[in-house]
Amino acid sequence: SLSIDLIRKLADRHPKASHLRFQYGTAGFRTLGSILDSVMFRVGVLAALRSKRFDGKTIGVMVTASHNPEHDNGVKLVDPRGEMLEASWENHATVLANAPTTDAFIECLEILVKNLRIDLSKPSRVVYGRDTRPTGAALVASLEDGLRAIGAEGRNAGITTTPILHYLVRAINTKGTKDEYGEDSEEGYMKKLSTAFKKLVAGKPASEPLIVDCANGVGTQAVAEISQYLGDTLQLLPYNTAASSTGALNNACGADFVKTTQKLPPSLHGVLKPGQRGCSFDGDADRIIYFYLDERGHFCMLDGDKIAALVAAFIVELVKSAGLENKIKVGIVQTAYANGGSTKYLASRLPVKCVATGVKHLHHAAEHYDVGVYFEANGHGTVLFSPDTLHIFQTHQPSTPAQSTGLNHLINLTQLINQTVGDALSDMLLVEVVLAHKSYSGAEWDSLYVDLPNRLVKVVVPDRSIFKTEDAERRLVSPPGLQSKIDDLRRRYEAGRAFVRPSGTEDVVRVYAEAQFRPQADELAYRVAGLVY
Ligand code: 16G
Ligand code: ZN
Repeated sequence: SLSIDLIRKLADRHPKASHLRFQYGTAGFRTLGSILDSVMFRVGVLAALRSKRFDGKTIGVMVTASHNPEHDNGVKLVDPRGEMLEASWENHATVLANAPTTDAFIECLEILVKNLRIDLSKPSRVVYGRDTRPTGAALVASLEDGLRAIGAEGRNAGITTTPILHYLVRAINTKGTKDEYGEDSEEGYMKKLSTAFKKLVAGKPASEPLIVDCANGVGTQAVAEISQYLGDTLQLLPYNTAASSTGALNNACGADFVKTTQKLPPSLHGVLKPGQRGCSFDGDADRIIYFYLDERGHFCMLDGDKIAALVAAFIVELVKSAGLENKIKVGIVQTAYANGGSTKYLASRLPVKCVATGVKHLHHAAEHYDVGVYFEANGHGTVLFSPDTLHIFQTHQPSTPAQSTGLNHLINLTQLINQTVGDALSDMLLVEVVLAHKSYSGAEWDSLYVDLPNRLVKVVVPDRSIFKTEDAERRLVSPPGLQSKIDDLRRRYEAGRAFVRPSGTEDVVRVYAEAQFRPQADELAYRVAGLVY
């Protein structure tokens, strides 16, 4: 049974402030780092219980607020296969986090244990890590108290990237099975990725050095480590590496800055030369955006949609060259934020599905394809190979040397790609593999299709909960009448498209608009915002 005295003693050290209300949202719990102490303790307890629910399989906990400002922090749970926490448990997390007192918390726990039929005699294992935020260390200590309260075995993965933590969870839980994912250490991850990368680019001329904007975050360390393993197969030039300077994290740099401002980080002015490629990670290294300067020195962005197009086309070619085009179908998953140009390009070649914002929606939809390529425009994404597809790769007998080469490339891709979650480091290597194979420059990659000009606007409203959507967030059903007004506006613009959705991470409503020409895209966005306001 639960050791109520111990739980009470520890819970009393992490009391919940009565005026705060927490919500496990799209990105887990996320708010000011200074107010998360009680939440961390309770998440520790919940993670420990979830592990028992899975017969002692390891659950992951990542302490990060990703691309948010440095003073924010957050926490999310990782399920045994390295995926995001199952949706029903998001509610349990929210309930536990909001119990007003220690007694109420213990009562909630007892109900949960009973309703979910958690066998308390089972072992409990949790692996946890954090990004470089200054509030991280204290929050991890609170989390550890939560693990102690349930008697869970904790493994501290230290300061690491979100995707490495996901990798570790999967590697630990598959150790010694036929689905072994890799060695369960950061070193194992680096070895797995770099080995696959080297095989994939063997014989190709080395590409130009790549500028990597590390967002002054935990990507700094991951980039330095992978460089050791890559040797001279790929030269990385890290920038924005001040991971321990106060105030630097995500400040005027990083993937979110580049995507939302559609600008080069000021720190790279004069560094990035015309024709040269660069990329930006976000603060916890699970998103990546590429860019280059054209010959006139204009900044050009290659976002998640461009990555999806590049990678999907490459995989389709390999499947064909391996002689597997009748057995393996490649599909794409996007969200409403995908540029209309990308959707048009992709949908004329492959099945494309649109789902609601948030990685878990994309991930689950991608699992329905033999090979599912999913990317959010913001640069978060990966490729999933179904178990049947992996089996075909293992058993297929190629009948020509060309088929054999294609097949080997596909197998190496399954090793290069972090299939648990979007991963800036793994995605970067994937992009570099494709560019090396196609001998593409940034401009050639960019010319696969033309992005429609677009604008994203935030609107602060008194109550964002009145905004309800359907059709993968592309249409509003509430407030009544608003959607038809948006439609009336949108029709007046060539290639006009606009939608409104409540943010899942901030107290705002987001308006997205695109059109054939820049001034029209801007105008449409501001007029739709005017309707919402
Ligand atoms: C979170 C999501 C991201 C999504 C973003 C949307 C995960 C791991 N992250 O960062 O996928 O694009 O929220 O934020 O699911 P919004 O709802 O505020 O627009
Ligand atoms: Zn992130």
